[in-house]
Amino acid sequence: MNNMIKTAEYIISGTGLAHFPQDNKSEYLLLGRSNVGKSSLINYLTNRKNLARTSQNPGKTITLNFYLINDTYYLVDAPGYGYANRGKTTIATFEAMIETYLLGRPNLKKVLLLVDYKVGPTEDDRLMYEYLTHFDHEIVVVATKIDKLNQKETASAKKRFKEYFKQTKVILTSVNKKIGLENMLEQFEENV
Ligand SMILES: Nc1nc2c(ncn2[C@@H]2O[C@H](COP(=O)(O)OP(=O)(O)OP(=O)(O)O)[C@@H](O)[C@H]2O)c(=O)[nH]1
Ligand SMILES: [Mg+2]
Repeated sequence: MNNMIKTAEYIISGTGLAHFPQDNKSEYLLLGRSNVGKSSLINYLTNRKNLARTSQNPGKTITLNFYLINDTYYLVDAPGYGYANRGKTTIATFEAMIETYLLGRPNLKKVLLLVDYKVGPTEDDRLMYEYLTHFDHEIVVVATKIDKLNQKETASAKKRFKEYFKQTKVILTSVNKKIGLENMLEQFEENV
């Protein structure tokens, strides 16, 4: 398979531009609600069980986490949004961090917006999507956990996503059923 991930290494976590890797490698940001499956997807793509930390309980960490892939590009795992129990200060910090990153990081090549196929796009997802369209970055929607839907739910999700995301590319994935690997890896350019 093309673009196969051979090496994956956690490099650094940080909240501001000064903390991020000081190189020119391409970066792909994974954004999405808490619990949508961002960290699980990184583990699936890299074929590693615990490279990115996953949990049933949304974490409180508010850093961007950089994973170096094949020594050529980074996958950047973001904290989840839409977690009601987070305090106002935490939410403000998250928003400032993401905005700084979106505006001030030329390394960023694409934003992958993860949306739960069963319940999405939620109000939070819609707000985030609208927000992202104000930047120049390419957006790809990644539908997650497609294994959880029956046939009828799949048909309705397909329609919902098509109607809302219109011409934006949508990639269907399931970590549990190992669906979407090839389509995901196609998104990442190895050459800087
Ligand atoms: N059924 C199913 N469950 C999944 C899938 N992907 C992830 N999960 C589960 O969803 C839960 C949350 O996954 P995480 O990867 O931790 O989600 P996250 O988006 O990183 O969450 P935060 O870091 O809190 O923002 C875990 O219990 C995973 O096992 C999937 O494809 N199918
Ligand atoms: Mg996570």
